[in-house]
Amino acid sequence: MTRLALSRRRFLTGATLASAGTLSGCFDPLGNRDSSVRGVLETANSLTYRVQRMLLGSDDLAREYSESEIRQPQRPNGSTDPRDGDYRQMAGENFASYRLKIGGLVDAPLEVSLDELRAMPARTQITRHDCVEGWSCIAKWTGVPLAGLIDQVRPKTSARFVVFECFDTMENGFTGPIKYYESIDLHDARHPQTILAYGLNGAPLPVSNGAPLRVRVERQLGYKMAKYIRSLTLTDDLAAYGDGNGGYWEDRGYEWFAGI
Ligand SMILES: Nc1nc2c(c(=O)[nH]1)N[C@H]1C(S)=C(S)[C@@H](COP(=O)(O)O)O[C@H]1N2
Ligand SMILES: [Mo]
Repeated sequence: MTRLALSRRRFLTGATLASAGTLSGCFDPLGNRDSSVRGVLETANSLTYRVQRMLLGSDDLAREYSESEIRQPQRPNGSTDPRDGDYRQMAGENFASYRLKIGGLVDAPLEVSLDELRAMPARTQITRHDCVEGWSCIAKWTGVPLAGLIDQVRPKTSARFVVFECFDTMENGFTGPIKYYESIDLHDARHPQTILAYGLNGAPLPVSNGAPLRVRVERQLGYKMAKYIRSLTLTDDLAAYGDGNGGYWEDRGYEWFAGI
């Protein structure tokens, strides 16, 4: 799909929602509209975000499924075998040297190993993964609720987003190599189904699905669910990352808030 087609879709979405009424004044989770966030969210995208926030409710859960509804393996998509040297070395040692780094606008930055993460209270959920390309998979994910980790690092009041920086490099002919990255707001980061997953269908998360750690953001599309997570950074400004749209695919025209 071309950039033009995506932009047009985004425009149409915004236009449709705008015609549903004067929604913009009712609910504004972005708070101060004069902040740097403005540069990140285009009008239609921001409207979509705010309307979806309103329709979703704050803590509604994504549907969870039963074991018998898992009919196929989670289909690996996007990067499935990162070639990056630092990643390969770590993977060769079964991720023993891996440390998840959490920093940015926090009072207590943290570094944790995979063993330490596995020792924390875990959550397991069977959910459906929807890729923007049009396929879905139901799978069982096990990991650490992100909310607990966020509490642990004690965010400063100015923090609004969590940025996920990944190990894998995307080969992109147009802009050159670039690391995959993603971001969500603190609201989604604290949602009870948002987990940093290290397990898939009862086994350790395979490399093809994002080992050692990938995020599940169950009320949004697949591209939000960063695999191969290197670090989490709390920030008030997405403009500092990539081209400033909040994620690798967002920089290529997809919406930042990808509600299902
Ligand atoms: N680091 C990284 N995360 C990523 C991607 C990627 O290429 N690199 N692809 C995204 C897309 S488009 C989808 S649909 C899912 C695929 O996850 P899966 O391989 O476990 O099915 O990962 C998302 N997260
Ligand atoms: Mo995707």
